[in-house]
Amino acid sequence: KDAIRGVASDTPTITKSIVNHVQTSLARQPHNLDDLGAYQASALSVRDNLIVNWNETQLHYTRKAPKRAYYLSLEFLMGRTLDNALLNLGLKNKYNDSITGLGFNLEDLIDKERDAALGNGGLGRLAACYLDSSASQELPVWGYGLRYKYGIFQQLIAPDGQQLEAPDPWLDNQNPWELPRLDVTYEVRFYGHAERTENGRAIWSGGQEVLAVAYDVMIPGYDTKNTNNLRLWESKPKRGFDLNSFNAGNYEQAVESSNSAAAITAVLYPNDHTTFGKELRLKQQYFWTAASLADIMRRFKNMEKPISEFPDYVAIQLNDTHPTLAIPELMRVLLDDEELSWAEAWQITTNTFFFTNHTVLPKWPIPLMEQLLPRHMQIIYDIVTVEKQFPGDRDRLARMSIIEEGIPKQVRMANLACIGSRKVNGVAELHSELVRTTIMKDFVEHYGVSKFGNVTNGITPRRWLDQCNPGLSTLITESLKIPKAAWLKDLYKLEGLLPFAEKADFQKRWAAVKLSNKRRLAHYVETTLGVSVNTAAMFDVQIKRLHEYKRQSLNILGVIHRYLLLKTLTPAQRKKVVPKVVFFAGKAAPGYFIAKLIIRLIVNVARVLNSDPDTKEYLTVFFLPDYSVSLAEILIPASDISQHISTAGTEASGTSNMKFCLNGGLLVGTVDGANIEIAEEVGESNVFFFGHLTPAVEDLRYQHLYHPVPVEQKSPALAAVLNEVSAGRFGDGGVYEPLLNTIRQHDYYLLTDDFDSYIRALDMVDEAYQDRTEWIKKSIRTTAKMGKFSSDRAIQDYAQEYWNIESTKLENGT
Ligand code: DL6
Repeated sequence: KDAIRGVASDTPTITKSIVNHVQTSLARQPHNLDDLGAYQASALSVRDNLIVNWNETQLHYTRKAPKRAYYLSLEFLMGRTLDNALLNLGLKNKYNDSITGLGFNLEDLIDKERDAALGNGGLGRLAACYLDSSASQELPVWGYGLRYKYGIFQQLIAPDGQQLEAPDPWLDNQNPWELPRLDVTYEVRFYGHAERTENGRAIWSGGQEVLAVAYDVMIPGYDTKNTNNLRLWESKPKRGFDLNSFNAGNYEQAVESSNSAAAITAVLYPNDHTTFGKELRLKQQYFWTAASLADIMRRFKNMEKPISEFPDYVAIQLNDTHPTLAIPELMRVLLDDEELSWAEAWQITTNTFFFTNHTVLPKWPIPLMEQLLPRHMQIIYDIVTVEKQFPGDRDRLARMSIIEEGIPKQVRMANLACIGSRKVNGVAELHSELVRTTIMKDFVEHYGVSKFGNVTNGITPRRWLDQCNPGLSTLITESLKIPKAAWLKDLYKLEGLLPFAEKADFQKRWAAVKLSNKRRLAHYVETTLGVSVNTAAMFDVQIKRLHEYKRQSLNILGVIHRYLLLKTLTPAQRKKVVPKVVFFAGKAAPGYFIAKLIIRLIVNVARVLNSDPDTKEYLTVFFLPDYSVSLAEILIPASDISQHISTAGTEASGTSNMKFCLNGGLLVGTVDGANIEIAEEVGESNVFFFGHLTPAVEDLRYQHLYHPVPVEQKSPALAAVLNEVSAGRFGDGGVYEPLLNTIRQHDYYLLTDDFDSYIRALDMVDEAYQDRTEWIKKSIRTTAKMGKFSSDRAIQDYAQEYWNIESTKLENGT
């Protein structure tokens, strides 16, 4: 059965619905329509289907009144929706027929959609995968986030290799995937003063009030009618245009409050350490948590249950520390509005929240908090004094405190999140162990280890295989001889591919799919950069945020090493080398100087290598600008090998590693994050590991500081590479000195320690690649063993071990 159900599920009805939207919603003529118009009308038609399912699902949840979970994330990196919605609804073929009949090409229309890029990277994309999995498993889960007018900046690369940033006005062409809910609004207060009354309560008044307006984004499950909701908040002034000021001739003042309210959800912050301490960022965090909690509380109250049962019906997941203010906010609501005692309020709060740590541990200066959120600061101080249960020495008390002494004093959001939550988790085994043994060690000793769990991240196989790699998806379905939905909903079924690894015919088809994906990427590069790509070469890909700890620098220095070596070979010797195309993509936070310098180096190395007649047949490099979810969907299926080479102990999990392996790409990586669990699943012989292990990292850093050894002694190969860069082989060497100095001096990220073993690992990759049959077998086995990394498994872990929620399936006709 192709269509699950909906208002337009057969080809003639779909055609009618699209044409109807062209004429009415867009007010255009069908015979005079461009691809953008055709995309918009098709999207509106698909949206109609989603709305029907969404409405029924919400009604069903209200009637059944199950416990619900809410995923609070400041980032949702959704990418495009049309293709995904069509696949989840099971209507892609029928829409394809209609759209072809109307004289358009569905793939061209899909390409017209702008990415919804409301996130920086892994954390935001994880949130999007979790929404897909929750809906697909019919779990009553809603996401809450912010509707940024501008998503992550657009990245431009100047001819000299510098990253430039331009705004991302993603809503300019209208967004067919959202429903404005102008009737769902909440007032959110900032500043003012809080006057304590009795029993730990207070009255918070004065200051500035803004409105939070809801926009709903429908999240269709795969192969089910269940359609969940992502509610995004937009900020609006409570009192809009000030007519009195305008009449008095002061236009600036007349629009001032509008502008300052609108600024709250104007732009996504690039995740950059320099952003901490920004008042607007703190405002975003409170605005979003306050509106979301008010909405959750209203829904709970409609159930007419005693407030003490709140945690029986509500679980709130804090995606990193960004939503931590939800903890004092719920306390404020329970104390000041619901008039509960401190003990009752604390009992409810600490049974409602769950906290996932994803690495960074931000702090907020108390003077800023006191000014912006005076009542919350009182509550935080009360938590510190009333809930001061931590025995032990003064040092330990200081480490565990929510307040960090210093000038100014700061609020430690991770400690607050830990103290106020029922459970805490990391995102891969190694990371969760590091959470337990380092940053949260004292808390583990106090609360017991059972409060500190692990949920290894996952990815949705719908987008990250079926949608981005249709050729492979078809091959898998045909070979497993089960319906596509069966393995897409139970990814462990991919193990059924293992016997095929030995079959020559299947190997050939597997290789053909890879080649066609490489051609698709080559076509993209040709049309965007205007250069051709050798698809017979090995495709080596590193795509992620630019960061020193992710070590794109190690990769590009390795490329230079390979280049220098190639230059020493005779033409006959070169012919024996595995030809390789190295792809990079990723954005650097605008204020992150060294990360931007790494991009500049990559671009300039590419410029030299790609025009060197001696070597370009064997080694080329591309930096693809403006990395996005949609670009990842082209890059990942085309990769032979991908790089996940963070300094051990620094990458909490990584999720692109899972996407590459699911698409039959192999990994070269450090023993870090989820690489470790991937190797456990696919077998170490299918992963190319290198580098020092986590326990060695601290000692090495200590040695760098107190017993430094020159690079020349540690790694002559790396020293030679650094010297070439300094000498100006890739443009003015002086430009790169700050980057090179980070390596020559303290080398915090251990490039000097890991370079030689990295090069050896790449040599082993070359060697393995030369035996093509063996390589294809590795590739098939890798895909076959990726069942664990479905986000369906991860979401089930959360649903069962943390939230205690159950599937609430919308049956046909319910
Ligand atoms: O858990 C999702 C993702 C991990 O896979 C990455 O390893 C980790 O770096 C990332 N963390 C963040 C932290 N951001 N902030 N703010 O993005 O989370």
